[in-house]
Amino acid sequence: MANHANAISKVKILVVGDSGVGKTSLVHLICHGTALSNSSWTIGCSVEVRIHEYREGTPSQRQYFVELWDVGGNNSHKNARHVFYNQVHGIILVHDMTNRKSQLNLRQWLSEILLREGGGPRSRLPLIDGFDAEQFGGFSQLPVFVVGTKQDQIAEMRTNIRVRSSSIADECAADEIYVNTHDHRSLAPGSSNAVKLSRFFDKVIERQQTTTSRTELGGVSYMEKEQSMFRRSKSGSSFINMN
Ligand SMILES: Nc1nc2c(ncn2[C@@H]2O[C@H](COP(=O)(O)OP(=O)(O)O)[C@@H](O)[C@H]2O)c(=O)[nH]1
Ligand SMILES: [Mg+2]
Repeated sequence: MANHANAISKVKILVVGDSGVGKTSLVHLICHGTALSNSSWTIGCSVEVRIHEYREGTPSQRQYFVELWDVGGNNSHKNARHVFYNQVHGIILVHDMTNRKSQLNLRQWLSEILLREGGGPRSRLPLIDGFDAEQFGGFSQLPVFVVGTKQDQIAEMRTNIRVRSSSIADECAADEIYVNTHDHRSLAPGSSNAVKLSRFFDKVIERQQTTTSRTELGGVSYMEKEQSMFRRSKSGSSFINMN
């Protein structure tokens, strides 16, 4: 009983966006605080964990494991990806600031997750072209966070691109940050980016707390099924190969 009370709870966050936007680099920066020296193609999905201090600096401060599920953006995995969409507590949408299409595609990514979250018959629904905030009202409590990467390249291009928050961020009332995943200062402790990210993790944990009772009633733990499919890598990350 005492062990149970001391156990660190965990939350599951999906990290999605088009291939090459910088998801793997971002997850590495969030979990290790350093830039990833050479990122390789993500096959299937990889999971990294960050220890987060929930409500840091308050009497209710508590440690949580935040699992970041880096879902490969390759289109050939489209039909298999939904297995990762169960029991999700939050979503990080990633786009490349130099690639407007990747920003527009976030709508598609969100609708893919929201339609398939929970699996079951809904998982066989066809993808819809757009995301309609009204239509997904029931799911909109799922906290969303938007990250624009390659901010350094925008600066190098010396263009007059006006950095506007993504419309999807506005629609979901989500915070959005811009980073250079090659520079650890992008998420330096105490920076506005780090504070926003930490606030997002808090929101995700609150969401998990409100859904825990529902999940327990549900019986089958998809998490357990998913975990049994994993093998541990040397780095401590988990990979599943869907090829
Ligand atoms: N200049 C720059 N390159 C980046 C940034 N983030 C990622 N990249 C590069 O973009 C490529 C794809 O990154 P990766 O993390 O593998 O993208 P993923 O396919 O979304 O996981 C790699 O060569 C990264 O080094 C960034 O913020 N700035
Ligand atoms: Mg990747």
